[in-house]
Amino acid sequence: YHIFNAYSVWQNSKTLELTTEEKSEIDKWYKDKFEDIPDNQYQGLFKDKNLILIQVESLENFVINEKVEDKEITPNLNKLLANSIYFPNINEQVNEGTSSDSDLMTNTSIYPLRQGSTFFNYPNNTYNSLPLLLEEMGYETLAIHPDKGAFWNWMEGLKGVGFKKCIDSHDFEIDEVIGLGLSDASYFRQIVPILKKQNQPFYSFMVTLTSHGPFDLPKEYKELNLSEDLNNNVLGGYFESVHYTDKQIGLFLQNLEAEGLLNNTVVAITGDHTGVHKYYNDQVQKLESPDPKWLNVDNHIPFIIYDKSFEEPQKLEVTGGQIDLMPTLAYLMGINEISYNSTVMGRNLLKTEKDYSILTNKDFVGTSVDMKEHSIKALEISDKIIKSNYFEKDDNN
Ligand code: GP9
Ligand code: MN
Repeated sequence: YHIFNAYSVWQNSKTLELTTEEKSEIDKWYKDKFEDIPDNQYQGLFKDKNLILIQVESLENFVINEKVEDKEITPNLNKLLANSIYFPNINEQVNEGTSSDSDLMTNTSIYPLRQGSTFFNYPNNTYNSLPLLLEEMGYETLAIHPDKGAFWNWMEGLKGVGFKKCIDSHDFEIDEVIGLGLSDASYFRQIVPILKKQNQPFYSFMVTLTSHGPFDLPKEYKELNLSEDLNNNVLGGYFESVHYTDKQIGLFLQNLEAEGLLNNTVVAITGDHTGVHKYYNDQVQKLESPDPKWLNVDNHIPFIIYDKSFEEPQKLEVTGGQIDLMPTLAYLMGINEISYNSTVMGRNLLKTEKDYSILTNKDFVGTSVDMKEHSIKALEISDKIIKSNYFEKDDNN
């Protein structure tokens, strides 16, 4: 795929010149999205705090608060919910760039290209991104991946998105490998001193790896004692992998606490895309005695925003997508809405009367059917934004 992509990059990545009509079309699209709603208690709720955003590989929402053989699959994430704002109805919206599309969308609120990987084709684009907006407020910004920066060209892509610093596998001691690379256990352990060295306030975006398919965790790390039916099915492997990563997140938070970092740090957790249902659904459906919930393909990843001192846990059922994460976080972090209202393609899920999301295959989900046409149009608009490097020119925004 990467070789094919290299060819299409060479062919495609010329900057598109937009016509006057196309520019006003984009303008109109943003105007039609705008909702004039008064501010609420969430505005600036986490202002001046550090932000760590953990993008967990293949984390689906259905494992949250779910048990298998009477054991919680994600006990640590479940515990966090007591001090979190939790969105269970966030739809995956990645396209051909899978993980890297999530890196892009989560930090810029722009949909990825309809064809090819955005980071390979347009790594040097300018975006009005979460790291840049936070940097303007004095934040130090850092993106961390456990894999090589050339993978999906994410290193160049995330620099383009606006992270001041990006670190990859070269900055880690590869002392334990599981599946595709450095184990989450080692990765999280090594990140703590890196974060300690950051000037505060900081925003660190970090991506995990171990829960990547084929969900084949070494035996010694399997803790769930699954039935034979599950153990022989990829879903069992998925539960074990997610349980393992959940455990590492728990330890990571303990370490942050021990370093005194948790008092002034918000930890947001999400998935980069769905996992076992995205790539192995045919096998999941073959389970002999499944819990019916496990067969449901809902396309949902969790979005959890945890702050130790937040004591009014919220579970907000609004339908949204990955495109909405950035404006939602920006609102909580107290970034002035005027500085991003006309660039983000998603909505602030804490200040919206709409309930919808558009999937990558153009399926519309949610109850705000009045937004159907507008949200389908978004995919075409974002292609124009990316291909023209729309936010580079001052006269456009
Ligand atoms: C790359 C890793 C895998 O960072 O998360 O990417 P994927 O194969 O899921 O696109
Ligand atoms: Mn991925």
